[in-house]
Amino acid sequence: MAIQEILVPDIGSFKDVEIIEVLVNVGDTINVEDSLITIESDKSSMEIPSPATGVVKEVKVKVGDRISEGSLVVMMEVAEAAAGAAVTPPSQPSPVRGEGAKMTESKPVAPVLSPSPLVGEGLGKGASSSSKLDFSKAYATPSVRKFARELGADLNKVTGSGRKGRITQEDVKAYIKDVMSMGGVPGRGAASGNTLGVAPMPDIDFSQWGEIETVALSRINKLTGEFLHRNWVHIPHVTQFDQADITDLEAFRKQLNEENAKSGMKITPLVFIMKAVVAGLKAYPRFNSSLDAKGENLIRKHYYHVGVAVDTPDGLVVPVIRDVDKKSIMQLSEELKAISGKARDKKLKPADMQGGCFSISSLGGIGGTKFTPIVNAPEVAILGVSKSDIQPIWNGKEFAPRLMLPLSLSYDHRVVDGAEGARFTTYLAKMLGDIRRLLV
Ligand code: CAO
Repeated sequence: MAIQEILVPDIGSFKDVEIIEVLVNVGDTINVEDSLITIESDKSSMEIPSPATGVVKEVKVKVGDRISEGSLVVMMEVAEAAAGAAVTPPSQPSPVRGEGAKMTESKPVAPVLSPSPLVGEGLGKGASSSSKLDFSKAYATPSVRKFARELGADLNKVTGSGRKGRITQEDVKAYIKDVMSMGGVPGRGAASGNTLGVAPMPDIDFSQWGEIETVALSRINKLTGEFLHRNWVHIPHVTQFDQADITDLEAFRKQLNEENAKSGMKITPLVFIMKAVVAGLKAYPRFNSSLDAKGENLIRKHYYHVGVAVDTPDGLVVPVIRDVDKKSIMQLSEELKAISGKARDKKLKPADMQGGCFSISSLGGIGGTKFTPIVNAPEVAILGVSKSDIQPIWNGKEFAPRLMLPLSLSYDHRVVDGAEGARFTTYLAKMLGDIRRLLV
């Protein structure tokens, strides 16, 4: 064994270029052509590959260093036969933007390139779906692209946290973690239009009709969109509308808030709705179930964890409040405040959003009369709540002003029949109309 200096190869007239990524650590075993560092000029990025196989003994550079041809990158232990003078990589550095992109100094690499000839062509029929993914528009190094392909992650859906939005290996890992935590398959995403044989959406240049700007979707937007799309396509939805008379509940809620004014704890209608939902899940257990993967069995749950859709600046998230049946109205109010705060501060962990039995999407604080929420699979139903308002309700003798709460229950029609859907909302309305019944 001998120690070899690995130097920066001929990189054209690139001089004094910044290192934006160091891809190896001391102790790593490196093969010929494995990337060592990524450098970036104001014109383009490229990876410097290793000219030898060996073990990294010392890393002589760090992110932010500036290098030129001949700069020392790493000290590597190589087999005696391979050792000689300091070596520079024999192969061409690899471009970062767009697979198959031509790297030329005079022509900056465009942020968007046409699809790589490597993608789609020359793939055997048996190629996996992940190997067919077109990453040509993703801004990532070849090693990150390779990593994403190996894991079947669709780079187009990964938000880059690196410089200028470059996607790092950590971004790919975070994406995979998110997808897995939401029960998905990386790369296959949700139900893409193709699974239905539907033509893809056209790529339209809107600037032909006026001024435009392009705003990237957040990571949450992309993930939520993917799962909503999957659920919308896979689940036959029906939405049942109803309304609950919450006049008495509202009087009680206001009284509680007055009594607790000093503590600063605010009770909203949502916590009562959570309690009513749990009563409904107990009375109609099909709503507290999930279909198994083959769609042949129902998995019935004997716990009562309720997801609550929270609107955050970055998009919609659904944290789960556990064991709602065992908690008081005050405890639920505290927990709702804490978890929605955590959601808005981007502090939710994947585990905070897992294990829900049923979800509630409340737009009551905003407005609207009814809407059709999308079932949050693998759950089989979701309750949409809109803003309550005073309505004239016939009490048998006269019209009386009552505070009515609109309910919109969407359910998976494979699991829940229409009659059961109507029974569930009727039951909810009964519970909310007289919350003493929640104690019975
Ligand atoms: N009718 C009338 N008023 C209502 C109401 C209803 N159904 N629900 C809540 N309110 C009132 C509250 O009492 C509160 O009033 P005060 O400020 O006077 O006390 C006000 O509206 C604001 O409530 P809130 O929205 O802060 O609290 P919440 O407990 O009702 O909801 C949360 C918490 C996290 C669910 C909510 O803030 C949120 O993010 N909602 C949006 C969810 C969403 O985006 N869903 C769509 C998903 S797509 O299907």
